[in-house]
Formats: sequence, structure tokens, C-alpha cells
Amino acid sequence: MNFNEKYNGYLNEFNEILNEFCSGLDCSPQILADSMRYSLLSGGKRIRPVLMFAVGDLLGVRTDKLKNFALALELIHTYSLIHDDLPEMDDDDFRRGKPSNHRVFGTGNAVLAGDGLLNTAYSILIKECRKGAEYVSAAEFICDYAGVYGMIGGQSADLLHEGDGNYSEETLNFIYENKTAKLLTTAVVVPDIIGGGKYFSELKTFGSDLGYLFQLTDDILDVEGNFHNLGKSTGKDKKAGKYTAVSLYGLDACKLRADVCAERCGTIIEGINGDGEFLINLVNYVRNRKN
Ligand code: GRG
Repeated sequence: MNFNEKYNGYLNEFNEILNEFCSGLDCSPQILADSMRYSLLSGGKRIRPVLMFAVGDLLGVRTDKLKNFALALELIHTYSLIHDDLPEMDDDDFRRGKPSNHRVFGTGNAVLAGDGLLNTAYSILIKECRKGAEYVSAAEFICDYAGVYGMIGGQSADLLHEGDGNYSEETLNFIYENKTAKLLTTAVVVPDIIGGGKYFSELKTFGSDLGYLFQLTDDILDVEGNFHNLGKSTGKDKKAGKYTAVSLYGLDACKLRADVCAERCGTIIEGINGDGEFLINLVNYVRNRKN
């Protein structure tokens, strides 16, 4: 099976889980369920669930043990995109080539759709905790890394420093690690926690490197990408005078840094017992992504 076939296999597996969740969503009023479904089903790479299932395969942890964690993670990711697009945050009218949630449902409903997704994710995680101690640890890990010691902390720092134009490398690293890398890290660490925790520290480092790589390619794409591929406007960072890895190091140096990160990720996967070929290809896909 080649890389695309394998990626699509994981993707289809996850989409079935997501579709089942979406069809069962019958909260009232109707607009709440509609706005949550709108963003959940508007495409997206589903890279976090794909990563989770692929690491599960590498470690011999079955997908049915991971599927609710993958669902909760995608719900959290989707809420963060809805809130990030709001006028008071990144102010984006488009996401995945379609009007952003608040452009369709209005700002108030978009806030509530995000809240609803986050809250439902926590409800799914709490139910998983009934399955045993390792499930509690995995749920705890996601809560910590998605919360104020993770993604929300990173987004808060991003917002705080937005107008600064020129803050320290340390601040930039804090934002990238927390805003972007930590949620991706949960995708690769959760299967390990469920499987007994043998490669915890290696996979934590892998997640951090992959997240940094993901953010570097995001910054590069803001300069070199286009609306057609990305489904959102480009050139926003420069227009907003936003401090990014590109403005700090320059485009070419960012690409070199991305190569180094990809190499480091590959070395970690090679050190894990099992067939890591798909994950190494996934790292290269992130390095060369166009969307
Ligand atoms: C609002 C609490 C809160 C957090 C927002 C997601 C986020 C944090 C900010 C979005 C800005 C951004 C460009 C983040 C870096 C990378 C990132 C998370 C991109 C979007 O994720 P993808 O590419 O999206 O996996 P798809 O559409 O494929 O699901």
C-alpha cells in the first residue's frame, strides 16, 4: 500500500466515527447542532486522528481503543479553528475554502459552537476514564495540553504579543510549542499511554518537533501558498505585521529549520521497534504540504 492509500485508509476509518457522531448529535436548538456539524464536516486533513491511528499501529495498540480519543481531539481542534477565525482573534472569513463558521451562523453562534465542541470532547474523555487507569492518564494528558498549560496558553500569548512586531525568540518558541505543537503531541502520545508508556519521552519529543515543523510550514505557506490550495487567505502575517519564524529567520532559513525538524522526527521513529515507514512519510508530507 502506498502512502496516499494508507492515509486514506486511516482517514476513512476516522470519517466513519465522525459521521456517526454527527448523525447522533441532536441538541436543541437546531442551529447549535448545525453550526457544530458545519465545521466538523467541512473537510480538513484530519492529521491528528491519522497520526493517532498510525502511532497506534506502530505500537500495536488497536484503533478501537483510540477512536474516542481521536474523536475528542478532532472536536477540540475544530473548536480552536472556529474561535481562531473570529473577528476578535485572527479574523478570517474563510476556512478550508468555505465561509468561516461565524460568517455563516454569526459570531455568537460560532462562540457557542466552539464551546459545544469543547464541552462535548470533555464529556467523551470523561466517559473513557471508566475504562481504566491508562485511559485516565491519556484523558488527563489531552486536557493539560489543550488547556491553559497548552493550546489556550499559546493562543493567549499570541494575542498578547500580536501588536509587538518584534518579540524574543523565546516568546515565539513558547507560542509555537503551546499553540500548535501540544495538540499534535497528544495525538502521538495517547496511543503510547494506552499501550503502557514505553516510548513516552521519545514520542513527546517527536510531537514537539513535528508541531514546530507544522508551524514552520504554516508560516512558509502564508508567504508561498495560495487561497486555492489553502482554502484561506494568505499573506496575512506580513499584512498584520505579525512576528513569525519567517520574519525572524527569513524564508530560506525557515526551510532549513523545517528540514532539520523533519530529520529529527525521522530519527525518533527509526528508534522505535516496528514498521515506522508510514510515519516517516507523514513527516515528509507535513514538510512538503501545500495545504
Ligand atoms: C482559539 C483556543 C484557540 C486556539 C487557536 C488552532 C489555533 C489555536 C490557531 C490557528 C492558527 C494556526 C495557523 C495555528 C497553527 C497550525 C494549525 C493548528 C493549523 C490548522 O490545522 P490543520 O492544518 O487544519 O490541521 P485542518 O483544516 O487540516 O483541520
